[in-house]
Amino acid sequence: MRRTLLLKPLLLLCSLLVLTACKQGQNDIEHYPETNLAQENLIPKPLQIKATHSAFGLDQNTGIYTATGFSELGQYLAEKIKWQTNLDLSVNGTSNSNRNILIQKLNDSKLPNKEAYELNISQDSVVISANTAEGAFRGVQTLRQLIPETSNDTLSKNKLWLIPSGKITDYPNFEYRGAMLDVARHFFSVEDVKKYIDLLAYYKINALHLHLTDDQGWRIEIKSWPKLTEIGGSTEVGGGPGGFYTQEEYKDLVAYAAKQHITIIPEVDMPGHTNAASLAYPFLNGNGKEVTPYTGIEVGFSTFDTRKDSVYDFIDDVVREISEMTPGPYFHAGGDESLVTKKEDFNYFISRVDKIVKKHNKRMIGWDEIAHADIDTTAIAQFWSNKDNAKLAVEKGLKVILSPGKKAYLDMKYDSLSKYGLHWAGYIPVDTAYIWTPERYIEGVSKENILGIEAPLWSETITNMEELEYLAFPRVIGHAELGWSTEENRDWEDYKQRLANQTPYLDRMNVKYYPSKLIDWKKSKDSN
Ligand code: TNX
Repeated sequence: MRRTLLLKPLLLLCSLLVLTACKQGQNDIEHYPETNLAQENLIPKPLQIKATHSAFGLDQNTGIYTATGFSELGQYLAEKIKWQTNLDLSVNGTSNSNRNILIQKLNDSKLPNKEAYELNISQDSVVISANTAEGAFRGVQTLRQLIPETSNDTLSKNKLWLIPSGKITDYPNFEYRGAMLDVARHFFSVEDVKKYIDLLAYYKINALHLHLTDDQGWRIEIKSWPKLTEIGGSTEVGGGPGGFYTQEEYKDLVAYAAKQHITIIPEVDMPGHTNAASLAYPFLNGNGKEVTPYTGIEVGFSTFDTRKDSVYDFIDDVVREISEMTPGPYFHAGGDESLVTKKEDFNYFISRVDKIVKKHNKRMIGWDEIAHADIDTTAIAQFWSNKDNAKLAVEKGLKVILSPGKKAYLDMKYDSLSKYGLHWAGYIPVDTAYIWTPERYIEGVSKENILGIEAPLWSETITNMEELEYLAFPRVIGHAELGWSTEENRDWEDYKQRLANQTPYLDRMNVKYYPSKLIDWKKSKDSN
């Protein structure tokens, strides 16, 4: 096993423990119950787990200590522990305990990537070690998942939450682990998106792709083109009021996600799926028809005029304004289902947009159709339905994100009885969503070609958070594991047990998940 604890942090830890031990004398708990860290209900499954069969007793006196630069993360952990256990733990204070939590910073070149972390749990301490705040954040999620729902009230005079002891060494299988939310077909508020972000972060998802524009609505304020939201923001599927994010709200969302190490990927879908934009500014329209508001769910009837320079000036403004507010490296330019754009016009358009995106210092992501255009190899193709497009992208040296409609689409119904969802790609019960191998899903597309996977949630049939949760949960949890855990560590029978035990968390978060009969859901305290 890799040795990543360097001498300096080790000394820091030792002095901390000696200090606290002096205060309180020996650990006051004599007999810990036997535990097995390797049997815990962790999702995603960590890379390596070594159980030592004892426990760490978290109680009201436990202190949280962090390396310089990690104190915000320490506060975050304290808030989450408070939420889960009602304990008020001090952060970088003077703890009154000989059992403490330490989040330490390593500078270890042997850690394979920036999300890697180690978690060492003993009777005296819980130590999260990482090179980066991002790695430490992922480790904090693992720790959160190990804190039991109920306390032990017999081993000590204080209530104790017993965390199984041992060592976890962990890092992700794929760099990109995404979810997508369509806020264009139906609008979702900042508060809704924040809740989704909280849930995704718990399962180590690190990218949230926002589908911000479509035929039915334009959802992001662009200061240089105000009618996009004044007119384009006022419609949605079914004739509801629509809505949009002001630039301040969008920045707030980006910052909220960044705190949980989630990158926001903004999508402006073009040249098709652009009815709302063309309704606001009819010069953009290239389908030769009069533009009227659209609130249905058909696709493929709209297109920008790809041969007008003014259209590219417009796109330049949009990409610039959004890129300026988006710290992440990607800009998603759509490119799907441009059914009324001539092939050569489509390819010409995508290649010009790729250059605009690059000029604003972003890498372009596009749906798999973009593989046909002449684009830079820094662009990324997002596979959704056409395997040949994905293969073509790889042949051209592009990386791909896998979002197979038949597996990863969260908007597909579970079965014929599902209350919401579509089924053009088939029904996707919870096992079907989990049982596939991204590394071998498309012949000719192997691990090194795959940036990661993403689970899109299109919103034609959902209008509020409860409906969103019905489609996303539990399937998105399985996708989180497919993105993080290695192929050897993924197993449906094992996963379904761990999933069944997510109920305490999901109930506490008030998530209205779909109670699939395939899962033997554990009854949690909070459920009724
Ligand atoms: C296809 S997937 C679309 C979307 C729809 C979705 C519904 C993709 C790139 N385009 O426009 O919302 O199906 O499942």
